Amino acid sequence: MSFFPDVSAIKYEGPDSKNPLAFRHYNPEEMVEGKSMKDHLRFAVCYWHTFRGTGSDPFGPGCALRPWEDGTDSVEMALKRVDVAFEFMEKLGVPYYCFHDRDIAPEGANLRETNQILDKVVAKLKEAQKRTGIKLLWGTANLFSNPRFVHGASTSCNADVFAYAAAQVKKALEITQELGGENYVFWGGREGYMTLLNTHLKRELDHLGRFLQLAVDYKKKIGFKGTFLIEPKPHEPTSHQYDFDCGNCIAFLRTYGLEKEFKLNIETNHATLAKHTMAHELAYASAYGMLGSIDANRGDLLLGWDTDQFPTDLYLTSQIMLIVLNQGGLGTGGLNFDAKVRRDSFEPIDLFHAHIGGMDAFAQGLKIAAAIRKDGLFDEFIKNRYSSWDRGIGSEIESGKADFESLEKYMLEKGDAEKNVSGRQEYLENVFNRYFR
Ligand code: XUL
Ligand code: CO
Repeated sequence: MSFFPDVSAIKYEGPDSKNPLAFRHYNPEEMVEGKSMKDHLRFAVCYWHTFRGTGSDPFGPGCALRPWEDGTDSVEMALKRVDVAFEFMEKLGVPYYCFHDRDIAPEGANLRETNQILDKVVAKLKEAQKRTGIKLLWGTANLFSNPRFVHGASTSCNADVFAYAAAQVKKALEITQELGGENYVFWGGREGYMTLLNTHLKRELDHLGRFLQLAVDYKKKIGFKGTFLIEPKPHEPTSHQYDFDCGNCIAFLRTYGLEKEFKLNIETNHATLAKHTMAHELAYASAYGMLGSIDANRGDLLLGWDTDQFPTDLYLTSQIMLIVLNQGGLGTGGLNFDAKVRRDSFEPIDLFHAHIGGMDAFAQGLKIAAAIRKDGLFDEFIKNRYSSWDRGIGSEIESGKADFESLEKYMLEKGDAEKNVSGRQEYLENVFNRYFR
């Protein structure tokens, strides 16, 4: 039985193709800088938006047409959805997927029953992975939808909720390992606060640090080889999310001695909500060796919330791929489309258009980034811009030979600093635009 009977496997047809159900740039085996596009981009489909999204918003219920759904959250429906998901992903030709525990299986009457239901679905996912060769990029736990998490999970004022969250993450780690997951993600959910009038901020932060340490301990105990990733987000659902942005997360991890155990999963819409560009967040994390994976989407810059749209902006995808290539790839990470079709794109075929567009935008971004690197014009410009640090007083400062007294002596003798030269931003922006034909 087919759930997408009108769609066959999506093929690469080249830039001139007008076929909306074909790739114009994503050609999985094409080599770029000696590596296949497939291995550079490591695309993943996310289970939550793509197979659980209904299009509901604060003004109305879901209106997405999903003919395979029977309107229940039953175990049978969860099992059937695995077939839907794998047919979709196989036709799209995507190598990975990602999920939260609660996307793939409904909850039972208590934790024990919930875990048993989860195991049933995991067994079916494992079979589907084996049959199709599609792999798990990362798993995670949903510690925010159930009303028990109203005050947060590890940062809840209710110690029992911390314990529940620990049990849930323990299980989520086990199933991620069982399915060969290459990473495990911690997104803060409701870890944050709305008002200081009811919040012990320091105690909550200490609890978050303790929680992550316990997760690291358990990871080592079971020998889970994947990478642990934290996904920063500044606001939503709380006013003050504890994992605000990359700078904040790195400082937090260092404070609690966890910086060697985690990398970051950086999402475009979260970067822009923090009033950063995605390029800034990626460059910042990469500079500290902390860029692990990417949630590929975009926000609506006119709206102040997380719209999770599919990425189509080539300027954005080429900037992203430039930073990824410059750091030698994403390692175990990948590009996960944490993105949803708009409410008014309610037909199943829209799921294909959305992912094809996102994959093509990143494939084109990859080619543009490789061309930029081949010419090396920006590297050369930056190298020259900082050349005063490669000699004389600059190298004395960098190597630690200079102190305030020697610097004063140097400057008293010289009288004034060398003349500055222009930063040439407009010229450089024009050069960047040359690569978009
Ligand atoms: C929420 C978000 C999540 C994480 C996984 O804004 O991005 O879907 O990616 O929990
Ligand atoms: Co995300």
